[in-house]
Amino acid sequence: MTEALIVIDVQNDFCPGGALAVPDGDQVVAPINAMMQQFDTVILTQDWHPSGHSSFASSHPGHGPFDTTEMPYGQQVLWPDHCVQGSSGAAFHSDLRTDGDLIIRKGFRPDVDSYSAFFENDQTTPTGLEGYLRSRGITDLTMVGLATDFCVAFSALDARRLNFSVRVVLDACRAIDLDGSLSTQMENMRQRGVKFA
Ligand code: VGL
Ligand code: ZN
Repeated sequence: MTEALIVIDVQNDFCPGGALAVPDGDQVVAPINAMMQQFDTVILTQDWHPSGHSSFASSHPGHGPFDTTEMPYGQQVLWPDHCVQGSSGAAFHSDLRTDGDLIIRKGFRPDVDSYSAFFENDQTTPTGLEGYLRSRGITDLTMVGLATDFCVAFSALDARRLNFSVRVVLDACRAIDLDGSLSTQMENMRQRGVKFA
């Protein structure tokens, strides 16, 4: 099979009650569990930050959550502390099926954030996912999870840049929508040939 399902960041901190709750984030769990049965290859990603991570507003005196700051690699939104390695917030939602083939962690380098499943936010440091997919002969990706306008969109755009075929299933995604980020990223994805279902 040349297809894979990529399940992005369905973790407690992105669900209601979590540190960086995405509205209705938990509602992706049931459709994703159902979709998993239709794919031979399922890959999950896990946002996995050390405490004091540079994407946390708490690491930048004078800044609050959802401010933007300039990092050596470009603009970065500052987030509430979230998905700290080993915390319950970093764990997958307890109802999510996690019997996939690969779990890829990202965002573990202290000085650079990583929205995409393929590259960190410097756009050059790879996670290794591309090599994994290519060595398995996978060419077609279906993406679901959280959040549509950040980790899902960055993953989809990088995958297109790497020439994978990409479909995003919007019913199984939810967005943060910060200052119009959802419509901006939907348009970016559309322009670069991401398909929607
Ligand atoms: C995400 C913000 C910070 C995401 C992760 O999964 O979309 N967003 N870290
Ligand atoms: Zn994060």
